[in-house]
Amino acid sequence: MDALAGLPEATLLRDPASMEPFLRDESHVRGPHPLAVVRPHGPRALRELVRLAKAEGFGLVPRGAGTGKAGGCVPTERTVVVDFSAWPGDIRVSPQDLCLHAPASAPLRDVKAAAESQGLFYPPDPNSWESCSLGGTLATNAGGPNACKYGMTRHWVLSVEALLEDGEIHTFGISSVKANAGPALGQLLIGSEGIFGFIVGATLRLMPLPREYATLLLPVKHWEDLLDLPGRLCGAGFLPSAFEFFDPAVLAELRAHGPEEARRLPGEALAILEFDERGCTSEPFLEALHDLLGPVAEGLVIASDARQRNGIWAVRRMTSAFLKERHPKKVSEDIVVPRSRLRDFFAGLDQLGIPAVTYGHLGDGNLHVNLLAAGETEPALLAGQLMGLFRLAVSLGGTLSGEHGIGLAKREAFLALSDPAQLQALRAIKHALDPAGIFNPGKVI
Ligand code: 2HG
Ligand code: ZN
Repeated sequence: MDALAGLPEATLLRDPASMEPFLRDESHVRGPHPLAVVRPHGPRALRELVRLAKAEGFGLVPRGAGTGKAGGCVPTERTVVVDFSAWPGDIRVSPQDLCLHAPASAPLRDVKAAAESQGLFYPPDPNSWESCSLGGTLATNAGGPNACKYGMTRHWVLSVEALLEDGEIHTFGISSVKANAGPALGQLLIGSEGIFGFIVGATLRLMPLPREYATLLLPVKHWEDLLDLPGRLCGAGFLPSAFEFFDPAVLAELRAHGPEEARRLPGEALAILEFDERGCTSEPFLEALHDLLGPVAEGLVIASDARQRNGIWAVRRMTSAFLKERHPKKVSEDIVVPRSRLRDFFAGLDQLGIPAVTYGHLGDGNLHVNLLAAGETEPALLAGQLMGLFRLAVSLGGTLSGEHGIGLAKREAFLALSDPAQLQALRAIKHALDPAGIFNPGKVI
C-alpha cells in the first residue's frame, strides 16, 4: 500500500512488530494485521485517508486508547487503523456555558480533571477512566458506575465534530443544552462505534462538582437480599450515584487472591453504594436510608474519610483486570435488565445452568456476567451459553449490552436478536452516510 507513504500530517506504522498492540482491545477478540496504522496529526491526513480508502478499496478502523470491551477498534481484513492518540487540540473549559471542549485524543482523566479544576463535574466514569481516551468513550457511548444517577456519555455531549465520508470535519450541535433545530444527528454518531464517521472532538456538558459523598459498604448474609434493593431505593426517592455489587463467587475470589484491602471484605456478597447529594452525610439522611434498608443494613459500614472511600473504589476498579489475570480466557458480558427484573434475571440464569460469576452495576441493572471457563469450553457450547444469556436479558425487557457496545464481539448476537426493521433502518443510515463502506467495516451491523 505505497499510496500511504506520502500521507501528509501523519505518522505511519507498518512493520508487524509495531502494529502488534493494535490487533486487540480489552475484549477477547483479536483481529488480523492491518495494512498499516496511521496516526493523523491534522485534517489533511484524514482527507487524504478517506480519498485513498475509497480509491483503493480498504476500510478505516478508528482507535482511541484501545481500552474497549467489544472489539470495536480491532482491525478486520484490508483495513488501516486510524489511531487518534496524536490528534491535536487542547481542553478548554467554559464555566459560563457550563461546558468543555476537548479533542478525541484527550485522556478522559484529563477531561475530568480540567472540569474539576474549575469546580465542575463531568460524570461519565467507565472503569478505564484513567487510561481511556475521550474519543473512545464517545464512539462507544461509555458507561460506568455513575451512570446509575447521571446516565451515559451521550447524555453529556452538546456537540461533536466528526470526519464524514466527504473527507471533511463537520460539527453537529451547539454549546447549549437547548438545541432543537431538527433531529440531533450528533447523537447518532455517539455510540455508533465509528460506522458512520469518526469523532475528532466534542463539547461536553458539565455540572457543579458534588461536595459531599456518602460511600457505604453493604455486606449481606444472603446475597439475593441485594436484588430488590435498587428498585426499593429508587421507589422511595433515593438515587445513588453508584450502586455496585459482587456476587458470592467474585467476592470469595477477591478475598482469597485479591489485594490487601479485598481480603478484609465482609459478607457472603457485597454492595457498594454511593450518594453525592448535599446532605447525604447528615444523620437524618443516613437514618432514613437505614430505615428503608431494614434488617439488610445490619452490617452497613460508612466510609469515614477520603482514604477509606478510595480504598473501597480501588477494589471495585481492579476487579475486571483481577479476574482477567486469573482467568485470561474468560469472556465477560455486560447485559442489562430493568432494575425491577433483577431477581427474575438471576432466577433465569440459574435455570440456564450457565457457569458464570457476576459483578457490576446492580443499581442500573447492568451486570458483568463472566464466563470464567470460556477458554476451556467447546466453541459451539460457549456460543449457545452466550445466546441463552442474551435472550434471557431481552426477554426481561433488557438488552445484550448496557455499556460496552457491540463491536465484533457481540455482532452476531446483535444481528440475531434485533428487530429486523431496526437493522434495516441502521443499514439505510449506514449506506446514506458511508456509501463506499469505508468506516469501520464489519462492525455492529
Ligand atoms: C467494569 O465495570 C468494566 O469493571 C469492565 O465495565 C467489566 O471486564 C468487564 O467486563
Ligand atoms: Zn462496567
